[in-house]
Amino acid sequence: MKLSSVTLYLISSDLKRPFHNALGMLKKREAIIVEVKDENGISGWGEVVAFSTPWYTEETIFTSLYTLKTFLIPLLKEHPHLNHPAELASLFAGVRGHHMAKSGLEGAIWDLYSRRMKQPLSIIVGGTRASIEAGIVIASDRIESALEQLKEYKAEGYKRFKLKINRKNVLSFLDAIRADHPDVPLMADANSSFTLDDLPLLRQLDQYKLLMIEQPFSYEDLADHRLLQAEIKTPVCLDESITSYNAARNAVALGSCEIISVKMGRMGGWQQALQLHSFAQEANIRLWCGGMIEFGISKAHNIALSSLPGFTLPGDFSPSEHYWEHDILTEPITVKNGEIEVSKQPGIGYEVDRYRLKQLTDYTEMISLQ
Ligand code: OSB
Ligand code: MG
Repeated sequence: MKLSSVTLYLISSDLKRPFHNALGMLKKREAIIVEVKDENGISGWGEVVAFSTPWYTEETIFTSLYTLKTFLIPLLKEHPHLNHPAELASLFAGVRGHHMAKSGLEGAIWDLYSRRMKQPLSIIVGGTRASIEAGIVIASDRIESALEQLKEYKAEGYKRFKLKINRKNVLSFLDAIRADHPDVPLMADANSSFTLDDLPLLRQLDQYKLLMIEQPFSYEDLADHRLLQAEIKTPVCLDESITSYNAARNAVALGSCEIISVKMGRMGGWQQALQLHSFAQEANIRLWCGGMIEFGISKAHNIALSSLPGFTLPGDFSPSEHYWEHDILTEPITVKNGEIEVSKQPGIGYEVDRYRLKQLTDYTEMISLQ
């Protein structure tokens, strides 16, 4: 294929309800939507999931925009002919890090490639599921509202519930939830709020029958996670620490986790996620797809990713209406009885609502690759 242009859309939207976790609070979301066109005018879509501030990764909207415009898109302009999206790994190899920027651009090209092949992206990458299981996140700083949300989501049929906790509220939140819901499939996401000094507290987690504890320690603390996993039965899941396929290999070699939350943006895109998927199947590591409070394009990529056989646990999959008044797709993403159908349409299987995209766009720029 020959790529002809890249259009960047910096968009923003208020969240329907504030999102609290151990790292901070979010009321408004910005993202960069990437549209790549080929010589026939076919568009592929990607989404840069960096946040406005570096609270979750070093990257931000601004660093991503800069990296795309200054380094990644000029590389594409030098090499606009591609046989396969996998060729992007070597093309971008000279740009260290900036995974979210790379992932947004790479994702658009995977979507474009599969639209040209007239095949669903899920099939192109080896997906085997017709539908995927949806879990949902409870991100409140008040236990009353967390309990209310859990009740509502349980009635809607979600397959697992991820509770945002921190070292101060963990026991009171889990006590309250387990008192009312002794058997719901529950996990806790600490977003790095513990340190090894908290081992006595973390040892108490086994009593709550959690599916896993997600990222208790800081992202670089692989050795500390290994010590914890050796001491508790609750599986340790890594999120922030899995910055690439290689980071995952190191974590697994150390024994730092039994489960991995896969986020394509954090890892640098499809290629990295697919390598991790093959490795995890051999190494017996369970995978699920993590959310980034994203818009529909990123979610659609995540649905395709979760159709792979190694994704054996429900991911963060709320419907479009959960965070957004209007998503940027012509057909919103919907969850029925805790499941999402994997689209059989070409590419990511959803179309972008250009009118809605324009409404949310604060800044846009088209860069010709000719
Ligand atoms: O730690 O998983 C996380 C959202 C933003 C930043 C980090 C995380 C999250 C989530 C996913 O928990 C929320 C969602 O997309 O539904
Ligand atoms: Mg997490």
